[in-house]
Amino acid sequence: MSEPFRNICVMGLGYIGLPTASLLGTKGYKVTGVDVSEVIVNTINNGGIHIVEPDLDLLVKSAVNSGNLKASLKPEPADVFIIAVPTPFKDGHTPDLEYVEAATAALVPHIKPGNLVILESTSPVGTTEETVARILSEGGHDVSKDVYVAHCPERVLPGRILIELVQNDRIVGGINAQATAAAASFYREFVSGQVLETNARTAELSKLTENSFRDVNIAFANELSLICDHENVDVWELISLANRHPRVNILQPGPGVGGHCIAVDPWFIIHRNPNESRLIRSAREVNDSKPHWVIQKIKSKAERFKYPTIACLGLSFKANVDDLRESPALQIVENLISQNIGEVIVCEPNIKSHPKFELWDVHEAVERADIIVVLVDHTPFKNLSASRLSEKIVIDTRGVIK
Ligand code: SAJ
Repeated sequence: MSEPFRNICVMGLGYIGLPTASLLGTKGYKVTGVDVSEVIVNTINNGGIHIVEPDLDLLVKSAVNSGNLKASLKPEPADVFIIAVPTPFKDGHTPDLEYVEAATAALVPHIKPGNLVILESTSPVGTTEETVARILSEGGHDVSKDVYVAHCPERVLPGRILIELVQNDRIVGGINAQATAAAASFYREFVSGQVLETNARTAELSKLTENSFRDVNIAFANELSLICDHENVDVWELISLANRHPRVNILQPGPGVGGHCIAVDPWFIIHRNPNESRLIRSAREVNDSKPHWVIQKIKSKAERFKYPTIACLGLSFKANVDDLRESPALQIVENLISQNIGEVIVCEPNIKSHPKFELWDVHEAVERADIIVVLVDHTPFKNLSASRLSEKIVIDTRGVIK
């Protein structure tokens, strides 16, 4: 590809698309960010944001004010098109590629020879070639030489997105060698980590592998927490002791695994390889069953009361974010409310309001509660000392209370 990459069109302005679009805008690229939501488009064009991520507000404001980032409901011609739309699953854990298909189809009229199309959405093996390249090809584009199609999975950690977007190594895999080279040269312009070249299928599977690795390791910690409960051993102490071994590094148990990545991506492997992925499936099952175990634990403690007040600390899927997607904490709270075993009161310091629950100040909630359930290890909860809670029943799924 001889032309420089100047104009970028980012499809999807969510947790990955918006940080990417605004980062590129502040690096001097002309960026059109496309989203199907008019509310999101208007919010961004007014210099605002619709998600919580450290420093993202400043970055978006600066990119919009400089005139380098504008949001739109429709794509525009560009040198590089980045697809960063959700890839959820449907019933039976079948991957749902509807958003990738719709975003790719929307690009067809705008693509010219020499353009680069990058799929960043986490995707089952084969999606770059069999969905993105196929739709472009059916739309009349020659993906074997005129248009470069590649996968470059996003690997940023919510809460550290802006740092990791620049510093993480990136894996880039094209559907052919020219596409790999074109995509790699684009990322090398703004990534300080290494850009590692491979093919599209390996790039797709590498992302799924990273998240499955984490899922399997969290499942090990969650399984240990059940064993420790049964054996009357403190799982947090056990793990910190075992981790003193130079080759042991156990992760932390919790109320389950949430978020839109780790609880989803392993299914993309399992769906295509059901007979080969027994460990990955078991890990998913262990992690998915943990919220039910926590609910049973709360119910057994609640039995000693007539109608206890149960304070649930945390709703988000992990510490210090506002993201409730696939959150085990939310699942536990909703289940407790539906079973009506007590008065359930909820604290979530990272969100202002919730359509279903009144949100309590942590100190008031703790004061009022008979049973305190720590569901997320948010920083403000770490100041709660065990001595202050000595009269209460505490179920600490995150090992926060010291
Ligand atoms: N969790 C535990 N115990 C742990 C670590 C995590 O219970 O020791 C839980 C968290 O509370 C949360 C879930 O796991 O419910 C996932 O949290 P996370 O912080 O492990 O990961 P995510 O979902 O925020 O981001 C992951 C990251 N992947 C890896 O670390 C391999 C990130 O780099 C990916 O970009 C992201 O998924 C994604 O978008 O795929």
